[in-house]
Amino acid sequence: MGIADDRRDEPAETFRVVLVTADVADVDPKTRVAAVTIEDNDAQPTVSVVDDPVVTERSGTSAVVATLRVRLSARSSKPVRVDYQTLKGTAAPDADFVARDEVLQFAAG
Ligand SMILES: [Ca+2]
Ligand SMILES: [Ca+2]
Repeated sequence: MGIADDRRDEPAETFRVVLVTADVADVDPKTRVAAVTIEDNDAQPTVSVVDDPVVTERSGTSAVVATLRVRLSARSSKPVRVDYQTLKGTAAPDADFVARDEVLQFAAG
């Protein structure tokens, strides 16, 4: 039975093999099925930020939003969860920007 090397990070997978019929022998009904487990050999993908955005303050009621792009290096068969948070620089949380401590998710596949 050939096993494909699919190059995708994933949980272990299983399939079964069943003895269906035999010539000049009987298939033992109690032990006719085997379970095969395929263990994954692929590394986890990496996540990274793509850019350093520049935003300009603006007066008025419309909010200015800084948008970051986050890249996943390869698809995964598992959902990828990324915890992220803002860290102060010369800009102070609340006074200069809205502090965040949140989760970003990439769906499986
Ligand atoms: Ca696989
Ligand atoms: Ca794999």
